[in-house]
Amino acid sequence: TQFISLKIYLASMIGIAKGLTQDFVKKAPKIELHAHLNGCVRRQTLFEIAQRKQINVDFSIFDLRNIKGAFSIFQLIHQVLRDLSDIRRVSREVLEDFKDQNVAYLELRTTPKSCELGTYTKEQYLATVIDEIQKFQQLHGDKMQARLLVSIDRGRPLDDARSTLNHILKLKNNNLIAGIDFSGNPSKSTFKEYEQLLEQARKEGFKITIHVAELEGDEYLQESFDIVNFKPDRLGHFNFYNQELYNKVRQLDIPIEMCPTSNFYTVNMKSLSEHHFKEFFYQGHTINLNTDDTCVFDTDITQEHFKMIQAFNLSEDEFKQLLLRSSNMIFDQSYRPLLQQRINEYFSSSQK
Ligand code: 6MZ
Repeated sequence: TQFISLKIYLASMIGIAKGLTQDFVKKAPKIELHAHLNGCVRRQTLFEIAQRKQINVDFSIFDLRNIKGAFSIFQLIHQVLRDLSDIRRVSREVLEDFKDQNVAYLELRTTPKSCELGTYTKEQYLATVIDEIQKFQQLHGDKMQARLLVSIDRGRPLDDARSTLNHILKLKNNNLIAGIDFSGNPSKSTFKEYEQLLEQARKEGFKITIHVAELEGDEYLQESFDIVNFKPDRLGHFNFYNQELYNKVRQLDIPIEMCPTSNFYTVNMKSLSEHHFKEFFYQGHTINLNTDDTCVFDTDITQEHFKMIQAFNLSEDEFKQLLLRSSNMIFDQSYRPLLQQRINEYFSSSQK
């Protein structure tokens, strides 16, 4: 056994876990379901735009990779992206970046917002993002399918969420909008304040994913019960829970979007092997791996998979099972057969 663990250790040192190389993981058709548009801006683009507009920003906050730091980074990003042309450019680049990581199906989320300086309205913002996704689909739809999740930010007033919902009700027939996300700073408001609105959205036919249990504490635990009892179509993060809450999620069978690096910093783990992945994956629960915010957490979707493959020493077959399970939780289920076919083909051709 000592020899075997030495072999595993050496393999992980040189980037091979059970024969899985980083290149193999990069080339695999992956599924990204939890990525916030502005949290995924290229750092280089942000620097460039800030410099050109002579916006004086303190980029040292990028060293703060915790949830508090993340929220000050979002503020900075929103402050730099002042024009509709910036939103257009960032949308295009983010889509390209996920395509270059061989993501086969992407659900990108963003909060429709107006610019504080009055350069664009919420409607224009949303139309621009949708337009870029549409263009991308025409050019690269065979390689990567992209959909939009409209975020409701709990850090903004309820009225803002209401106007977002009213707006997207008019776009109900747009099949690029795959659902609604509830996110934002958990310390700013409670889920209960937004529950009715989310219920209304659900009645209108929108699928719903909710950030849950990102932070630890009694008040958040109570809120997590409220969220799970609402029975969203998917949960985001789900870092903290007790046995009762765990049992409930298992029993209701609600898929979980996990974001390893983001969770690592939020939970303050010593190693990714502590990740709650282990309490769900081996039980057969539907989960997937995501980046959350590639800019903030300095990551990409290959890294997120490769790090977990290493942390749990996953085999090629387990990696395949993980991707197939992810395909069961995509909001646009019409694409599932093709997605599964791509995953199966990749793994059978690699088995030579
Ligand atoms: C909660 C998050 C988040 O919408 O401007 N967001 N909300 N927890 C997280 N984990 C760290 N990461 C991102 O993208 C940025 C917005 O996404 C949400 C926050 O509301 C943030 O302002 P958009 O494209």
